[in-house]
Amino acid sequence: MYIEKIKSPAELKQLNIEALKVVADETRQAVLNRVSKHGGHVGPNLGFVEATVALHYVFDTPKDKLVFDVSHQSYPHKVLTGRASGFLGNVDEMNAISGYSSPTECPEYDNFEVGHTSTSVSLATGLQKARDIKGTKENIIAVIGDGSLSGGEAFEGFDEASELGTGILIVVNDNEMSIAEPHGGIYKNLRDLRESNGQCNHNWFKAWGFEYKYLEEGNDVEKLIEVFRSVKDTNKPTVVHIQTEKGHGFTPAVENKEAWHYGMPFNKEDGSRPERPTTESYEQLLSDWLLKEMKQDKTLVAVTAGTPSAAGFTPEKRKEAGAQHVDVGIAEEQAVAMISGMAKGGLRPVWTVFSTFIQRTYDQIAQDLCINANPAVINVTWGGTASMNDITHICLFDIPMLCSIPGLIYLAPTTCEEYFAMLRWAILQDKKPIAIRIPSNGVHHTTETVDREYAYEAKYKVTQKGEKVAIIAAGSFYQKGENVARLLAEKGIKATLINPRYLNEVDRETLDSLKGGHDLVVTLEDGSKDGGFGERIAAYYGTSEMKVLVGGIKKDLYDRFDLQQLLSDNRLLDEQIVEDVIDILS
Ligand SMILES: Cc1ncc(C[n+]2csc(CCOP(=O)(O)OP(=O)(O)O)c2C)c(N)n1
Repeated sequence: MYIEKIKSPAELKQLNIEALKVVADETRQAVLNRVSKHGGHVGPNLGFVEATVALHYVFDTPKDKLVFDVSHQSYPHKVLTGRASGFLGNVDEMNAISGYSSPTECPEYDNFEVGHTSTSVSLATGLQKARDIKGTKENIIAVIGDGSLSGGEAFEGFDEASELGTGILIVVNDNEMSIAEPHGGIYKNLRDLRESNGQCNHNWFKAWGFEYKYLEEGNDVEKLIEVFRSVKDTNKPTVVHIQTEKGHGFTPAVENKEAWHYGMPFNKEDGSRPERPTTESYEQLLSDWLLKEMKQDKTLVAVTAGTPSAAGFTPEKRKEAGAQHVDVGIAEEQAVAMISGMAKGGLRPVWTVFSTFIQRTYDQIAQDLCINANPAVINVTWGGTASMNDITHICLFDIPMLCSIPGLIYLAPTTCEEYFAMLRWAILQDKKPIAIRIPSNGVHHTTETVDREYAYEAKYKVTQKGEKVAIIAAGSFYQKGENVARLLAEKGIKATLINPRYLNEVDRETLDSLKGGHDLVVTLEDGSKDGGFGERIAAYYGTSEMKVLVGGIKKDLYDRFDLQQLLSDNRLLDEQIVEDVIDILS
């Protein structure tokens, strides 16, 4: 095997074309070995094997700088830059290698930690400027997928690269797919370019001032080497547009590209996955609910931004929703501004977004939506600790972010029934933008009646009256609050338990009422506690006698954390909270 011996890409340069093809095959098998045992991005990596071999053969990394977009296609690069053990080795060796580009893991060959889309060209323009000012001569190469071109930052990066006017190579990896089908006007031009072998007159990249080359055979090592050689050391902004096949070399991934974008372990002989018990999911419940409601209300529109699965919108459900589903592409900023406009225009838009990806929309939420007070609804999903855990995909910051924006109500339901009641109310009201944090600790049901109407001012719900200690347990951590209350009861302390429902502001009346009969308030939130929900309550009690124990996750750069360890380090295991309460009370 070549790849077991290759310690650096420079060694590729000793090989002839036939040997390079073997390297590509071995790399593909190594990627398959990892994703089938460990899970991870399947299609994006399988389609980019040949391009990676060719890039490393032609260019001279680490002197030349390679910048990946999302970096979910960087597995072949890892195999060829001394990390093959993460693909061929045991589980521990696989765990040691992240699924994204990571300078912490490999400072020599990985230039940036990347996980959100559409950033590679912008990051590369920074390296380009640094090179130009220092007067050095290295190639700067940005890789970007066709799907990621729809993000605004990608446009800004292209704009800057053209303005700089010096050498930069942008490899557009066009596999005709985002996670799902891509959306946006640019895809018409990409299609025309593909169909005309790069020759059509209206060429988006050329119009922007780029030199342009097209390669239809983007999975052919030899042809890729030829085209990359022809642009090596260019002193102009240059695009090489390659057509690749997502999932190349693994039939199940080629046949169902959306399902094989990312996945859990599988049998690589036939692509089958171990049967998993079918449990209820908010994705399925939400999409079913929206589809049913849409039939009664033609103004209801479900919006997604490149991740239709966030709302459970499978290809079949997208088809069923028709014009009442809009996917704006990987363009979260566009989604926010557009739902504001839709609400203004008399529609009832509901945008569903993963917690980590809402981060790039602070200004659109503050300006386009909230200052305008348009009654659009945002569903934030997977917010919390039991969610994605790569450093670039942490879902802990939506509460501090959204709760710092004036004019936005951020609700935290604790059960399925409460969630849909809040969602219905948010959709039907016409005064304010409302965000709702879908619980991320599984689907819990309640037999208690839930409120149908919600006030615009925070109104907490006291669910159990007790004394000495009050637990205010928000959203996904409400069940943790129940557990802590039960454990305290076993120790003879009957705690007050509160479902705050509102994350964005304190309910002064309820907080004041606790001053009689309680010495301690415990707040629990499933997210970063710095700037979060509990700190606001602690600040409210500031000058009073009330003690406040704020329970949440300390702000930090977490990477691939273990959930139990994270909770334990932050003293958020049920027993630890009980211990701390007893300690403070005694
Ligand atoms: C800001 C942001 N939104 C959404 C995502 C989720 N996401 C990861 S990869 C991807 C599709 C990227 O498509 P493309 O660039 O064409 O690469 P491909 O997977 O097809 O190789 C999306 C939507 C993300 N990583 N970042």
